[in-house]
Amino acid sequence: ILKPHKMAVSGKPLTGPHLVLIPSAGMGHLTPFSRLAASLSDLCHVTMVSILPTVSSAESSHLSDFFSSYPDVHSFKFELPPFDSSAYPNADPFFLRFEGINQSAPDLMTRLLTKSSKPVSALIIDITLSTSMVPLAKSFGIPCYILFTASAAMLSFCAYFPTYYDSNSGPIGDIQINGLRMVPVATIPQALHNPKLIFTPLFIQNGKNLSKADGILVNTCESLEKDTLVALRDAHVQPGFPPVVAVGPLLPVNIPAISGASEVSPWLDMQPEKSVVYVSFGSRAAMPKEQIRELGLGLEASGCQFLWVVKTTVVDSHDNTELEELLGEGFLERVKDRGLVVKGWVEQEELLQHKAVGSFVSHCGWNSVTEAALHGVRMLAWPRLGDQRINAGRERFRCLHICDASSVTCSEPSDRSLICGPDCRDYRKK
Ligand code: UDP
Ligand code: G50
Repeated sequence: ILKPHKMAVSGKPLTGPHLVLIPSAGMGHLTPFSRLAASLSDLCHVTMVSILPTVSSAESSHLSDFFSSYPDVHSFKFELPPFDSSAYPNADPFFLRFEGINQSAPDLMTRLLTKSSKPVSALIIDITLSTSMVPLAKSFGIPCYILFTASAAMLSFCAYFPTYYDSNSGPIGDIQINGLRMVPVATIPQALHNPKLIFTPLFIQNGKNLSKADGILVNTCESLEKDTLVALRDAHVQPGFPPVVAVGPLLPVNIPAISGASEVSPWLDMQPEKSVVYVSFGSRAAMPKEQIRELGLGLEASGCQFLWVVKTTVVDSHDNTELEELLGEGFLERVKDRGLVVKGWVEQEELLQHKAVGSFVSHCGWNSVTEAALHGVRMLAWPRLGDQRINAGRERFRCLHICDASSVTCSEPSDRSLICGPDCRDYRKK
């Protein structure tokens, strides 16, 4: 769809296709969409939809900074009607939002088609919206592409899981994906073990609709996941699978408004080259308080320089505990010469490029993995939930794997899992 077209004197496209990008909730979904929108805007007319109000404050700040820094990306705001979540007590707010957007998709689509500044040539949607958006786009005759924001390994799992689920009546076990290696049960996203969760039926239908999309863009590259990409393209995983294009790692956007405004950069500037262990578990992986204290004691005992980003809640604006109370009395004082602990947002892209950062203890959200790979930072993987275990254990990736204390069996081959929790059957062997 990206044919050469007429350019204005400014070098910006005047004619050509109009692509509409529809991201989903959460920074892990929004970030790669902004990156793709920014790079496509040099080639054609691009609109990015903002679904409001956002779940987290991080998304809201990102959207306003992004649109003011990239005026060539057109903003299309969609106010989501309130979603009645009373049938799903304690559900993850991001899962509720995925469902809410899918339910309002017909309304969003009608508005896009009637109110857009230019006729829509094609949609690029998030995987979490494929249940509703893929059939809707088909019914209007609009090509629909999916930007898959996790790894190709996770894409192969999403594509194969519905086939497994429909033919399996018992509890979920190890899954042998056609044409690829086995996915051990401990690696499978925990949510999928419970069919009553709002996320599970959505995940299955999203997986089925992958095959009906016109194409799939994945934020990965051949050197990271060649075998998986080949298996997907050769339709080994799922017959009749659409074209799969590796577009990653998507490059960071340049937003001056948010650059370098915190205490982190000055602190890093004072540390020796490659001395700092950066510890972060992404934008929504909350950690229980006991585990935060244990991790703190571990970092203290390690003797390393460290920069640690602490998160206690799934949604950032709910987090109002003081660091001192969280980490235990005296902790910050004891580590002050070599550790910086922060709560809240850090500019991860910037600090992964800093010469003082030597390694990254990460939850393996796929954006974090691709950002670390882009800047050549070694990772110690501590996958915690969702797709993170699948991301951490994929091909061509030698990583240390910390077996989460809540996991009953180790999901990694023994040459990789060097650190196991006491609940793991491999614990005594290490
Ligand atoms: N991120 C950041 N600062 C933070 C937390 C996260 O810049 O304090 C960015 C990170 O660089 C990545 C995204 O937010 O681009 C998080 O996506 P990822 O897939 O790594 O994990 P998720 O938050 O979805 O679990
Ligand atoms: C959370 C979770 C399980 C899980 C995921 C979570 C993801 C995210 C990407 O974020 O995998 C995703 C892929 C396919 C899909 C929806 C979301 O249909 O507890 O798998």
